[in-house]
Amino acid sequence: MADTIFALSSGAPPAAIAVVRISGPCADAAVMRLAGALPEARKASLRSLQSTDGRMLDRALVLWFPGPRTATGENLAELHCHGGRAVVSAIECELAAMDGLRRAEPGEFTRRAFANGVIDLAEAEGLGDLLSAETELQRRAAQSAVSGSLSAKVEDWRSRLLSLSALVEAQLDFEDEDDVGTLPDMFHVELSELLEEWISALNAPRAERLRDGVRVVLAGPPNTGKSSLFNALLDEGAAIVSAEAGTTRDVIERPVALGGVPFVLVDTAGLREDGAGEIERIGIDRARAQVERADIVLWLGEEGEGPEGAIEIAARSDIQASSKATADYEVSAVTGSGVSNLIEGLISQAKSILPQPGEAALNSRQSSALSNALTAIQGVESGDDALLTAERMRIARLELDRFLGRHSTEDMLDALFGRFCIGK
Ligand SMILES: Nc1nc2c(ncn2[C@@H]2O[C@H](COP(=O)(O)OP(=O)(O)OP(=O)(O)O)[C@@H](O)[C@H]2O)c(=O)[nH]1
Ligand SMILES: [Mg+2]
Repeated sequence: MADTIFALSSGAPPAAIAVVRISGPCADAAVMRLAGALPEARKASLRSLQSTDGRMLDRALVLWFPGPRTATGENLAELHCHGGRAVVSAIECELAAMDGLRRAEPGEFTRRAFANGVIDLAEAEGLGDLLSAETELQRRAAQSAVSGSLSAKVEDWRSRLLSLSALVEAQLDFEDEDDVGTLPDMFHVELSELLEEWISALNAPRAERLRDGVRVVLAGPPNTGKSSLFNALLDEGAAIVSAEAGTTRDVIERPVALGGVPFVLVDTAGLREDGAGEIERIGIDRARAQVERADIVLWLGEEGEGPEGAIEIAARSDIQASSKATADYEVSAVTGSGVSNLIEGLISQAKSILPQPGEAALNSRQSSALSNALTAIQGVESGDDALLTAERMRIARLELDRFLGRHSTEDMLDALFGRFCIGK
């Protein structure tokens, strides 16, 4: 029999209210021990919680959800108690002392939900992203995965693939009778429709892009105002600014949400060939590596000397007329002029490289499963041997199952659920 687990599922105390969750076969016994009796199912009931030796622990709202129609698929209880440290700790100690109960590991409630088929893997991954979402765009994408729209799409692909597999199997039966069956035209039409949908899903921006933020690297020769503009975009004095060339030596990164879009702003050492000391040269190498990794480069050097596709910035517009014939933005870090225009430009460019708002994007695990499925059926040709086609279809089906977590390994599940917090 599975252990019954418990954990503080709300934030760290002290807080106004703390929610302790208990899940597993002994959850009902635990509630009866603490509250005297099981309250009515799915109704909040105010109860006194008592220790086994009769001490009053707290007055709390108790919720009782009998399994299997619960968030974990098991018997589940929630105690909404006062959020003081000592209150929570007294209740946790009482639970820990009960037979069959133990503290939950990180993500263990969600892992049980997955094990009991309450959610599939794509929904669990969406939930992980929702909990770590810090910007509006991240929240909307994660919400869409949690709500199951991504899973529904994959289920639809899977059932279409199954119907097509059935046609191939039927042809195989024919062949047994020494009669060479051919696959109907609609088989190839529908298969290529599936292929197109998969290719477009694989070409869409990845979920990790949204999680990690769009990397905007400020680059250019020394003393061109990179650090000043970095600070102006962040609205804080994160980087040292000085009239000395070669002030910035190392890479400075700051995550920032601009207009609900996650960015990572990166300030770098000024690029120059001569005159740089050993430390600065290391900084310059790092700056070049950052430019390579960038999604967007803001170029503060001479026009056309930056990397391809860089945004041309004419900096220090308050004191110097732009030497650039066609600067994309003229900005002054000192007066702030042009900075909000630049931010708007960054937001609109970022949106084009991020998943669309509200659309669940594939993460790298999901896209590897889908691209394996694609490879398997891309090879299906009209004149192919039915046995070979059937095998290709079977591999594609297995990969879609992997996408949904129907064939997931323990290691992968450990890695996924380990990034959840305790109590989730
Ligand atoms: N008036 C004015 N001065 C600026 C502006 N931006 C930067 N400066 C000045 O230009 C000098 C260099 O600015 P930094 O931001 O340190 O330049 P940097 O490109 O980061 O320089 P390195 O780190 O050495 O590569 C400093 O004296 C700043 O005060 C601006 O918009 N207007
Ligand atoms: Mg600098």
